[in-house]
Amino acid sequence: MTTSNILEKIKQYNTIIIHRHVRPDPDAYGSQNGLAEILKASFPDKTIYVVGEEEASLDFLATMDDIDDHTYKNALVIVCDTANQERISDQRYLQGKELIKIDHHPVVDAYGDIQWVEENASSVSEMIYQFYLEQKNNGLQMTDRAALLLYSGIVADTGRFLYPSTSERTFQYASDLVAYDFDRSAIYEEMYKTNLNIARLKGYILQILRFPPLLV
Ligand SMILES: [Mn+2]
Repeated sequence: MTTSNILEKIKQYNTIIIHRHVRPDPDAYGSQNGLAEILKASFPDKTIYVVGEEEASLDFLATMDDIDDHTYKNALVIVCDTANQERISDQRYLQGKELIKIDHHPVVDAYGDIQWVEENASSVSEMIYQFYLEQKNNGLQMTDRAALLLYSGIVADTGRFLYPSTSERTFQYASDLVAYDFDRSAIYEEMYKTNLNIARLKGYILQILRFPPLLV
């Protein structure tokens, strides 16, 4: 499996519907919508949809499309960041003509006509940028909005570049992405908002913490 196989498949379809996992996080939204933005910019004649349940805290990244069942007829379905089929948000993913899986989790469910899985990738957002880099000479176009989405996914899935999955390649891609025009501070502000109840719980735990721990 190479990124060329995926691009070839995309070129064969007029309608492409992109899914991701339930209870979405910024990598799910970032990879799904980053890919959608790249495909919209690269192929203005194709119709690209993003679907799945909405998550209000991620509205700053994207909003989903509301599509009819018949839209799936003759459509290519791409699923991002989802290891197993039960976790795919919107089970209509089965109604497309062909299915592509793009993921970075260990393979527990080998679904899809084409599967591109990179367990060493920090995030699927990183993989989507790799897809762009490898295929930019074959027609793929990057946009500021796609850069914002992919960067957000990378930042979230690497725990702000702390987790061991953060590689040299992750930093190279992040470096490329910040050269596009988007407001990093605004993203961080949205991504790291704390729910008041969670903040209170953390405060409570810190107040009762003792060293060494109190055994009662
Ligand atoms: Mn992920």
